[in-house]
Amino acid sequence: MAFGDSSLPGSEARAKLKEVRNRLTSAQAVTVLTGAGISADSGIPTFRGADGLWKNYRPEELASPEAFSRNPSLVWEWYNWRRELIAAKRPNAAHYALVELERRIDRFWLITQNVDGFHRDAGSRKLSEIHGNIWMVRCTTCGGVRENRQIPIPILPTCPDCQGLLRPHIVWFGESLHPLDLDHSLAALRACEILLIIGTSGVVYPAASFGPIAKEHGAFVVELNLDPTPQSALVDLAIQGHAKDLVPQLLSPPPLSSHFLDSDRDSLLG
Ligand code: BJW
Ligand code: ZN
Repeated sequence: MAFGDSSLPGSEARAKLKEVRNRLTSAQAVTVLTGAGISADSGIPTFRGADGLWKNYRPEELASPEAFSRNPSLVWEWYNWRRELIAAKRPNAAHYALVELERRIDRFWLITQNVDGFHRDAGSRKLSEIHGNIWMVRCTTCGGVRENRQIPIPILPTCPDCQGLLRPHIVWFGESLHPLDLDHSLAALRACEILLIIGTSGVVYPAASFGPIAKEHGAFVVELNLDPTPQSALVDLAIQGHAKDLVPQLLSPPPLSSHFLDSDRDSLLG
């Protein structure tokens, strides 16, 4: 890595990363919660970032059963745009590092709020996609759920079984999470020694309560995010940076040479 590389953490972040790495080495139960920030490094816009808008609509105005009843074509247009975007992108180093963590830890569970399917594409298997998956559709009449990877999906799409209107099999505002996903997530949060919270603003419930739940049950909670969040003050360690740089460093430190360069820079800059 080059001198001045912004992917290198400063000395404080480096010390925190080392502490988490040490804890992970001896941990038997680890849970991870991810949000849109982990896929931002793959080129997928976050929900609440500057580029989260689509045609001047905020996600909150489109991701609800009311919005779909009012204007299903508009909502499907939004999903078509996102399906096209996601299909053109790939998981990044952070997604792959979590696959490796799953391999190393006895009792591992990954809870993702993301619907892009990148964790599964990368190879994660012990996971709950608590807000659903953008490649699954559900019939609003017969309830049948199936995979659909058409791009673009014809507007309006209908069910091959009953001709009912299809909707994305995604959890919208005001809708409940699947009880099995919630149960599995809560069990993993209560049982973990370490919870890693990666790239989520921590404002959407119930996921926003997962950090506090794990902490109440004795977990060491670590937040990895580009910016501080409302949860940063509540966690044991908050580390700022890009997920694609930080998450791989939870498994192994960056090459020694880059440390020298970084400390050189630190001492040069005082
Ligand atoms: C980087 C980075 C980089 C950037 N590296 N980091 C209790 C209190 C108040 C309200 C409620 C409550 N319980 C339920 C509610 C209502 C509601 C809710 O939470 N509202 C809040 C907004 C106040 N919740 C619900 O309705 C949920 N249902 C439910 O609880 O049912 C029971 C119930 C219903 C009603 C009342 C009471 C109980 C369902 C929530 C479903 C949310 N679904 C969405 C849309 C899916 C649509 C789709 O994807 O197609 O899921 S909302 C949207 O937000 C999406 C995301 O998964 C979710 C979370 O967003 P996330 O991932 O955190 O993204 P961002 O953009 O917010 O943040 C990105 C972060 O990454 C930032 O922090 C950046 O800094 C960081 N970042 N680049 C690292 N490179
Ligand atoms: Zn049907």
